[in-house]
Amino acid sequence: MTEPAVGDVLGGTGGVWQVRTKDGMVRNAFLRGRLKRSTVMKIAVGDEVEVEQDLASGAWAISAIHPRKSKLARREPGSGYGERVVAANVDQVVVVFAAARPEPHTRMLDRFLVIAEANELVSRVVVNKVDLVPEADAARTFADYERAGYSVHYTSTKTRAGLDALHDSLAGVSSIFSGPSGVGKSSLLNAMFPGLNLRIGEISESVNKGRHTTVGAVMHPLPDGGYVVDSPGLREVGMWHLAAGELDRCFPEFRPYLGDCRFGDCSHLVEPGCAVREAVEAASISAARYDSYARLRAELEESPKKW
Ligand SMILES: Nc1nc2c(ncn2[C@@H]2O[C@H](COP(=O)(O)OP(=O)(O)OP(=O)(O)O)[C@@H](O)[C@H]2O)c(=O)[nH]1
Ligand SMILES: [Mg+2]
Ligand SMILES: [Zn+2]
Repeated sequence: MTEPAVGDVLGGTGGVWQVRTKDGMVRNAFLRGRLKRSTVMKIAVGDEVEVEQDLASGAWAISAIHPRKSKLARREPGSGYGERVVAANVDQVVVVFAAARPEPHTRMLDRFLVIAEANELVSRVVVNKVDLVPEADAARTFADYERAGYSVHYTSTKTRAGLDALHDSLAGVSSIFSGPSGVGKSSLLNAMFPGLNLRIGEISESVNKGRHTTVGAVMHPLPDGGYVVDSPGLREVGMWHLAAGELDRCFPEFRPYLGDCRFGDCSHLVEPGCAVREAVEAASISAARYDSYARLRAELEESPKKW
């Protein structure tokens, strides 16, 4: 065995993981038996690992997984149990929606953002395909997100609008592109980083409707440092296993009001003296965002038995 080398997991299928070691080489590595049987930690894209080469066979093995600095996890779809780590050690989530084709469903956007917040990750919102609608329409649909404090990028891979600013926001950090299928995640990455050559125009889930079990995220090193993870589009976003009482903090624009409700454990749904609802009435918080909160809260209260 060689001395262990540290590397980052770029992707993997069927037990073989692509690990990029510090020298820039990508090794195909198997998981050591001991780690394979471990139920404590399953490897994910973005994990930092140690690899060793067997000098006789030339085969590489992953001998250790380093603790994660962060992770983006969501509920294992369909099963109801357990979480799936989509990517480890990411610095930010780039939630991509389209201005049209497919029509943007902001309630779904709220789910994506809540999952990122629940994982304590910074998000930015990308509104792609702005070439398809009048600028003012896109701005109106996504104004709530700018007001909530998110960075919102309006982009088009056809006109190249917004691509430079988005490109700059990815430099030197690790980002995951997330969002529904067909919104242009891979197209955006190709337009900004032509060397990536990602496949586009595919509906990743056509074989496995409504589920998302086999197709994994892949992480790409960026030319000027940093990584970007292209993940397959999601049709259904399983809520992260979040306690109902923690949902309010996942709406950044609610946070200034959270200490001001009459009851410390206010659900912000029915209680008198609720500072959040007062802010909604005063139009300081968007009614649509609040409505998403109320729906997600109901969903979380129905499901705790599942966890
Ligand atoms: N009009 C327009 N079409 C775009 C734009 N960006 C991407 N598209 C088209 O949208 C379709 C889907 O693009 P993809 O990049 O494959 O979308 P994706 O989000 O990666 O989809 P999944 O991999 O299935 O999650 C393709 O036909 C692209 O050509 C854009 O800015 N404007
Ligand atoms: Mg794609
Ligand atoms: Zn309240």
